[in-house]
Amino acid sequence: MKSLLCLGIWFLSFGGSLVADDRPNIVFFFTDDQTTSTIGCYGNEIIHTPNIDRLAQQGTRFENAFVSQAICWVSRTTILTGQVGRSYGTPSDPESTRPEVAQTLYSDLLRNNGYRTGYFGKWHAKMPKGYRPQDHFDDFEAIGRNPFYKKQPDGSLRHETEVIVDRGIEFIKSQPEGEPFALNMWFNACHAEDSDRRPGIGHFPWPRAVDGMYEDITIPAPRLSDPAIFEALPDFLQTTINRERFSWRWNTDQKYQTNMRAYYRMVSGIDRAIGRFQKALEEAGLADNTIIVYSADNGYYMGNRGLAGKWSHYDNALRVPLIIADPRVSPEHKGQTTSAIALNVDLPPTFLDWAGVEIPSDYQGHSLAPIVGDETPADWRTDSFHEHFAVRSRIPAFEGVRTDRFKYARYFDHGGKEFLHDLKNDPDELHNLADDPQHQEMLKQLRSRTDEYVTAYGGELDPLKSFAPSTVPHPDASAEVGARVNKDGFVSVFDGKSLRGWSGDDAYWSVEDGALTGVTDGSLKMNRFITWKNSTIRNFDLRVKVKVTPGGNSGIQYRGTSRPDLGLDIVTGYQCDVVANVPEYNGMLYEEKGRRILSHTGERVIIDPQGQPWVIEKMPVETFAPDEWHDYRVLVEGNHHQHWIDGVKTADLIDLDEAGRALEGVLAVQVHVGPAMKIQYKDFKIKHLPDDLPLLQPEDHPIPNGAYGVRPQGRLPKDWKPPVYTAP
Ligand SMILES: [Ca+2]
Repeated sequence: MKSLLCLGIWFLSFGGSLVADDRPNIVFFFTDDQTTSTIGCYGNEIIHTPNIDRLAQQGTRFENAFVSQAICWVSRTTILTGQVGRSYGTPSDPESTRPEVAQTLYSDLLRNNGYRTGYFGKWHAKMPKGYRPQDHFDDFEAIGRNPFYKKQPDGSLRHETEVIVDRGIEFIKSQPEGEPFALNMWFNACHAEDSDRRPGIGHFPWPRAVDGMYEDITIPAPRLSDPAIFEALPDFLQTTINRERFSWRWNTDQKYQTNMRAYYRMVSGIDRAIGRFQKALEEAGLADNTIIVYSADNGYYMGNRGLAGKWSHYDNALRVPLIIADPRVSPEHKGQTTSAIALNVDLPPTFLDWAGVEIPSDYQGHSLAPIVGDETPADWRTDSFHEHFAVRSRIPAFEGVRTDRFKYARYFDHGGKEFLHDLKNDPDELHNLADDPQHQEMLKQLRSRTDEYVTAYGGELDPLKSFAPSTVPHPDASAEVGARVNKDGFVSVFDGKSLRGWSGDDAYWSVEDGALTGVTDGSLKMNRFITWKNSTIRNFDLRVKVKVTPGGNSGIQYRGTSRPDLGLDIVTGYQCDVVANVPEYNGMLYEEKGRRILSHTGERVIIDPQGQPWVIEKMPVETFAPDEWHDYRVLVEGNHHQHWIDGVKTADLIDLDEAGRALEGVLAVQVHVGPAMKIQYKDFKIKHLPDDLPLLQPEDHPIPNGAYGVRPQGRLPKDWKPPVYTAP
C-alpha cells in the first residue's frame, strides 16, 4: 500500500516526463449476453446498476455499439484478433481461426510494448488446435460456468463474477510501479446455464450477495411480445434455436418473471463486483490513470419477437452496451453520449491506440479514442457489416449492412431471403421493405454495399450441405422442445447410471443398483431434494418405479418451485407422497410449504376457488409393502391431478384455486426429515402432454352438498370436526 501511495505522488511530481511510463492502464469488463436494455444509464428504471451508471457519468456512453456477429465465441475471437469472423476464418471453414491470425493477439502487442497483461474469466475463443491462451497474457486464468458457483478452499461457494473480480483485484495489488497494465475481466454472467432449465437460480444463477433483489417487482413484458410479431417471421426464423430457447426460459409469465429477476440479479452482481474493483483501484492509487471499458459480447432477445438468445439480424441481438470511462479526458467529455457507430472490432485498435502501439494493418476496426476524448472524426464510418454463420447447420446464416437509417440482411442459406428495415420510421424492425417498390433503389445500394464488404472480408462462404431446424413453431409441449423422446413417447429423466441432468446435494443422493437413491441417517433438519434440470414440466404422464425402506418418507415433487431463499436445492410445490408404512399418506397429494395436505390417499377432492379442499368421494385404500418395487404414476392435465400406485388410484383432485395452484414447474424428489431411510427411483420417465390442455372449470365441477373438508395437517383441537359444504 505504501509503495503504491508513493507511486501516486511520484506521478504527481513527474507526470509526463520521459522517465515515467504514464501511458494509461486499461481495464476491460466484458459481459456475456447483455442488451443495453438491462442497464440503468441506458434507460432501465428497475435495474440497479449504480457503478456501471457512474462509469457512464464519468465517460462516454455509446448509443450505437454493435457486434459484427452475435454469438459468444465469434465476438470474443474478433476482439482478440482484430478481425471479423469471415476474415479470421476461411470460406470453406469459417468457424476456425487461421493460425496466422491467432498468433499475435492485441494482448501480445501490448505486452511487447511494455504492458503487463491479465486475463480472468470466460475464454471461449475458437483458436487453432493446441492453442495456449496462457501464453498470450502475463497472468491468465480461464474461469467458466457450469457451475457458476465455484467451490472455495473453505468449502463455501463463490459466484464466478466475484471470483473473476477477486483475481482482478489480486492482479492490480501486485502491479509493479511505473509499468502500465491491461486487465481483462470477462464474465460468464449473464449467460444462461443452458443445461439447467430450472427457472431462476438454475438457469440464471446470481451471486448470493444479491439474493432477494427484485423479488417483489413485476418486470414488464418484453416490448415486442405481440404474438403477431413472431407469426410474421419467415418459417426458418420461427423454427430456429431462438424459438427453442424461448420455450426454455420465457414462454410463460411465471417463467419470464422468475428468469428475468434472476437475470437482473446477475447484472446487479456484476455491478457490485465492478464497484468493489473500482474501490480497490482507487485504494491502489491507480484510478486516475486507468481507463475502464464496459461492453458485452452480444445482445439478447429476452422474449422480444417470441425469441430467446441472440444470433439473428435484428438489433436486439446485434446491439450491445459500450461505456468507456477515460479519467484523462476534459470535463466537457465526461458524461457524454455518442451516436457514432462503434463495433466490437474497434476495441483492439482502441486499446493499442491508448498504449501508443502501432495498429496492425489487418485490423478491421478503428480506434474509438478520439470519440471518447475529443470528437468523432469527420470520416467516421457511416455503415457497418454484420453477419452470422456460426453453427450454420442449425442457426440461419445471414450477411448484411446497417446504416444509421436502414438495415439490410440476406439469409443466404434460406433462399436468399432479404430484409430491409427503415430504422428511422420503424426502429423495432417490424416491417420488411425488401419487396416494397418504393425502396428498390435502397435495396440495390445496400445489396451492393454488402457485396463490397463480403469481398473485402474474405468472400462468399462455401455452400451449406444441410440444415436442421431446432423446433417446430408451435410445440404441443414446450418441455419437449430440445428433449429426446423415446419410441413410446416418453422422455427418460434418469439414465440409470449417473446423476447427469439432476441437481442435488451428493451428501444425500447417489446412484445405486441403477436407481436414483436418497439416503438419510435420521439427522435431517430440512427435507432435501434433487431436481431434474432438463425442463420445467406442465402437463404430463409420469411413470417411475419406487422402493422405500420401512418407515421411509419421500415424495415426487412436480410443478415445483426452486427456493434458493431456503437452500440451493430446496423445492416447494405439489408432491405425490411416498410413505411406506402409512397407507393413507402413500400416494396422496401434498403441497410442500404451501397448502399442505390437499388430499389423503383414497379421497377424491375438489379444491374450491378459495383454496379449501373438499372430499367429494372415497376410493379404496390399499397397502403397499416397503422394500419392494412399486409402480407410481402421476398424470396431470391442466388442473386435474391423478396418482396411482400399481394401478390403484390414490389421488384424484381438481384444483380450482387460481391463486394457490401452479400450472408449471420443476420435477424433483425428496428425502424427508425423520427416521433414517433409503428411497430409490428407477425407470423414471415422463411423457409431456400439450401445453394448452383445458382447465376444468368450477361450473362444470360443482362440489356436492354435504362434502366434507380435508383434514388439515398438524395437531387439531380434540373436538375438531371437518367443515361440511353447503352450496352458496
Ligand atoms: Ca454471449
